[in-house]
This record gives sequence, structure tokens and C-alpha cells, in this order.
Amino acid sequence: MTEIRTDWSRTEIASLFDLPFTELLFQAASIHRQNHPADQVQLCTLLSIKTGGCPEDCGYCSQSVKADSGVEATKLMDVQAVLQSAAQAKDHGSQRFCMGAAWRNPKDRDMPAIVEIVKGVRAMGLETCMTLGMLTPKQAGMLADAGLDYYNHNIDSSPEYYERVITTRTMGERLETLDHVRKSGINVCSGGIVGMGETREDRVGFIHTLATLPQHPESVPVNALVPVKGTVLGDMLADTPLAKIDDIEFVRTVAVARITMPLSMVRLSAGRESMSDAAQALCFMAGANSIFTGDKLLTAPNAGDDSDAALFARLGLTALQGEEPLRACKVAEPAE
Ligand code: SAM
Ligand code: DTB
Ligand code: SF4
Repeated sequence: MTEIRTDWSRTEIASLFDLPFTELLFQAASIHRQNHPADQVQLCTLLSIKTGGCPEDCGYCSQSVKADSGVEATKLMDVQAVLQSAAQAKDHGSQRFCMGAAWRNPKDRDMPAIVEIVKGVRAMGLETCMTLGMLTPKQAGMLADAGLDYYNHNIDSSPEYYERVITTRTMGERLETLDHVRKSGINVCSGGIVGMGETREDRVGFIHTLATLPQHPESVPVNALVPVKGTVLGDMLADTPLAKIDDIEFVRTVAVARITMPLSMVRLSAGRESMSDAAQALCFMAGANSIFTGDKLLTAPNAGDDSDAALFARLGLTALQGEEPLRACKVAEPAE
């Protein structure tokens, strides 16, 4: 039985990153096998239900008003159109439907439609995840009552590097939203982005922040930056050797997430399009057990169902069918 710890020190996490690569991979794969079916990967589909025009200044994001990315701002989609997309995702074998809105926070007037969407998608037998920006405790409660399974709100990086990427809201505010989500009883999905020009020390701080939350997020997305032209980071990294995160360093990050948060689903999220099959295989070996499938993320292209089916066949992987371990046993409840 793996020990679940929320008292990791930065030094311990840095030492994991420093392990010889094969040793790190071996440790991560061993922990993975103790807690998850090693040859099963969860399939999730993303849909942007409200795109662009976001007042936040996240330096990586095509949907910020500060970005000159060509992404057009839209209104919140009709409930029926969202349900149609969800039905398609289910037909294509997805277990979870994740919906994102480019908002700083949802307005109270948006909540009835959001609640209807959650109820409708759940009624199709899909797990639901929403990412709508910051939430009040009341809004988190409304989503919980609607039956939302997961809420995604990323910390994105280390507390130190975060401030260089986003200035319009603080890491503290993000942690507050995560706290409201946790207290409402919705499962927490929180992770971040690797390859934004941050240092190894920042990646240590990023994992440390997540692994020392009072309770680990049930789901931890690890995104590789998708450099989008017209965004601060996309433009900054376009002409530098940092343009793409080193595959081995990305796999190390996945492995350290797996070792420090053994029961969480570790999601290999954005950026798979620019990764080789071999790099993705190493991520699965290191403990990644969830991906976004389909040909689009929120605004960026994604590998697509056919290419995922080919990858799964090549690697002998199958789609996860059962429930995720952390949801099933809800360990590490903090003592009151
Ligand atoms: N507006 C909501 C929010 O930020 O809370 C939700 C949508 S936002 C697009 C969700 C997450 O996607 C971000 O926190 C970030 O980690 C990730 N993301 C956005 N753009 C990305 C990019 N270009 N490359 C990699 N990850 C990205
Ligand atoms: C997450 O961590 N990654 C997903 C999901 N949560 C919402 C979003 C990735 C977005 C990639 C860039 C885009 O499509 O615009
Ligand atoms: Fe807005 Fe979310 Fe993009 Fe930040 S990541 S600019 S909050 S849509």
C-alpha cells in the first residue's frame, strides 16, 4: 500500500527530479502499478463553451484580450449545442467531457445555463468537468448540487514563476478557488504548464505546491506549452532554443507528479501534438494515465481520435473503464 503524503519538502522533490532517468522512471512506474491499471488510459474530450475575449492576461493563452492570436470571442454556447458535442464525444469513446469558458469568473446570470449543461451531460452517462475561472463558495455549491464531478483550475507554475506569467490574478486567489471547490465536495483538477521558460527549480515548486495541498487534487493535468503566435509566451519562445520543452525533462515532471501524488490521475494534456509516440510512451510509463482525445483542445489543434487509436494500438493501451482510485477511496482527508 503506497503511503500518501502531503508533507513533501522542496528538497525531497528536487532530489526526485535529480535521480538518474531510468531510476526515476522505475520508481514512478512501480508506484503507478501499485495504484492504477498500468495499461489503461482515460479518454477525455474538451470543448470550449465560451471562447476568447478573456480579461485575464495569462501569457500563454490565445483567449486573452491581451493576445493577438486571431481567436474570435464568442458568447456562451447554447445548452443543446453543448449536449450534441457531448454525445459525439461519448460516441467516440470518451469517459469524461471537460468544458472550458474564457472567463475571469462566471457571472451569476450565467449559472442557470451552466447548471443545465452539467445536468444534461451527466444524464448521458459522461463524467463532467468544468473550468470557468474563479468561483465563489456559492457558485461552487451550485455546481456541486448540479452534480459536477470535477472542477479544473490550474496553478500553472511555481509561485515564483506564476507572477511572471499572469498579473491579473494571484496564485493565492487560485488557491482560494481550489479551496471552495474542495469544500463543496467537487473533485479537484489542478495542474499547470511545463515549457514556459521556467527553470527546473520552478518545476520543483510547481509540483511541491500541488503535492502539499491539504488533499491532493484527484486530477493533475501536466500541459506542455502550445506556443501560440500573438501570445506573450508564444512570441517570446518562438525564436529561442527553449521553444519546446525537452522531452526527458517533461517525462521527469510527469514521473515526479506520479511519485508525489500516487493516487491522482496524471493527465498528459496540451502539447501531445508536438510529442513523438516514443515521448508519449515514456509519459505513460512514468504514470500519466489520462489524455485529451479528439482533434481540438480548447482553441489549439489536438492529435485526433484516429491518431490516438493508432498510438493505443501501437502501445497496447486500452481506454480506462472503471472509476479512478482517489475518487473511489477519498483518502488523505485533512484532520479538522
Ligand atoms: N479561463 C479558465 C481559467 O483559466 O481558469 C479556463 C480555461 S484555461 C484555457 C485552462 C488551462 O489551460 C490554463 O490554466 C492552462 O494551464 C492551460 N492552457 C491554456 N493555454 C495553453 C497553452 N497555450 N499551452 C498549454 N496549456 C495551456
Ligand atoms: C488543462 O490543464 N488543459 C486543458 C484543460 N485543462 C482545460 C486546456 C488546454 C488548452 C490548450 C490550449 C488551447 O486549446 O487553447
Ligand atoms: Fe482567460 Fe483562462 Fe486564458 Fe487565462 S487561461 S486568459 S483565465 S481563458
